[in-house]
Amino acid sequence: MTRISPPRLRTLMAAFATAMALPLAAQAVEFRSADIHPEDYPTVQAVRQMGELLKQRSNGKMTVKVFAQGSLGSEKDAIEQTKIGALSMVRVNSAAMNNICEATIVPTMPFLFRSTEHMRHVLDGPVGDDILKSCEKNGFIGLAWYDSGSRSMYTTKRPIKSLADAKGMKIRVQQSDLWVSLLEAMHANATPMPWGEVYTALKTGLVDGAENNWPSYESSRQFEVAKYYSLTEHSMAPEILLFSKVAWDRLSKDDQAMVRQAAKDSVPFMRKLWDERELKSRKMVEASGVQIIQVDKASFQAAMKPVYDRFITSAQMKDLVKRAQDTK
Ligand code: BDP
Repeated sequence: MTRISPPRLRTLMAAFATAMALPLAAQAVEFRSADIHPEDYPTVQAVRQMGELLKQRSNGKMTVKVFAQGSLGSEKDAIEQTKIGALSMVRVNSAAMNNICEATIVPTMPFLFRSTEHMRHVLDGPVGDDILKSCEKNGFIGLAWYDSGSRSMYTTKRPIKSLADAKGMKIRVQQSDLWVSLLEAMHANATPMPWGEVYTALKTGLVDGAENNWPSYESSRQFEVAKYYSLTEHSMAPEILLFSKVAWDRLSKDDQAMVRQAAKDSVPFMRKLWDERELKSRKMVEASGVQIIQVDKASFQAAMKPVYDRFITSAQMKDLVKRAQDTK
């Protein structure tokens, strides 16, 4: 039997390892992405669309698998899994990132955006990009912003017709200090909880109300148990699509660029679905007998000063808010 010298053996083993690793690197990779919304919701559809683009452009090397309807847990859970790389991607509301990546507070701020156009201009421009980039130090690659319309308050027992009506009501909010403060500024009793628990909380009277946009109010069926929808339109907190930094660092530069581009290219598709869904959801809940209440928005806006005083304090946050406000 031929004896192989140890150095030669090492060389052979290294060559073997390289040969094994090569096909692995060229192998298809599937990015798992989480969303709490159901299959037909615009955010879920948009991430699917992004996956299609990526698959085509990478000749099947990169694909995306979306786990919808909160099947991988709440937004908080999914964010934690993305942070450690157990999930590659996650689509959440900007509010869910507020306590993790501070700059995401800016687009979540009450009455920051003047209209849908204004919100889109800010998020498509340098302010939106700077906020996305700022989350990298926290372990997330910000890929894109998606629309989420305006959020308004809805209640079970009595309508909110003016700011005074909100006083003392127990209102469910997203798990973010900013949201707690926002509802406290209305003198309401803020109750943070994951989205998946809100329907039951409303139904059992654990909370008196919640707040959200038309599509979420409709798709969650919460309109069946909270029939007063007051048009406060107090925040346009957008949706954010994030990639795990851990998973990102394993990709080549070219693949990273392809992922980024596919995410950006899914935005117009999402907005089209969003605009359609907003109208459809509003019509549907109106037809079901929901009472829509007009409110004096200016009085709600005026009550938000303490929220700005508390959260927009550093030079960086002030600069982002100012640049957002100055955007046409
Ligand atoms: C919806 C967002 C979703 C949030 C939910 C909430 O799309 O990401 O989880 O609001 O209020 O509008 O928790």
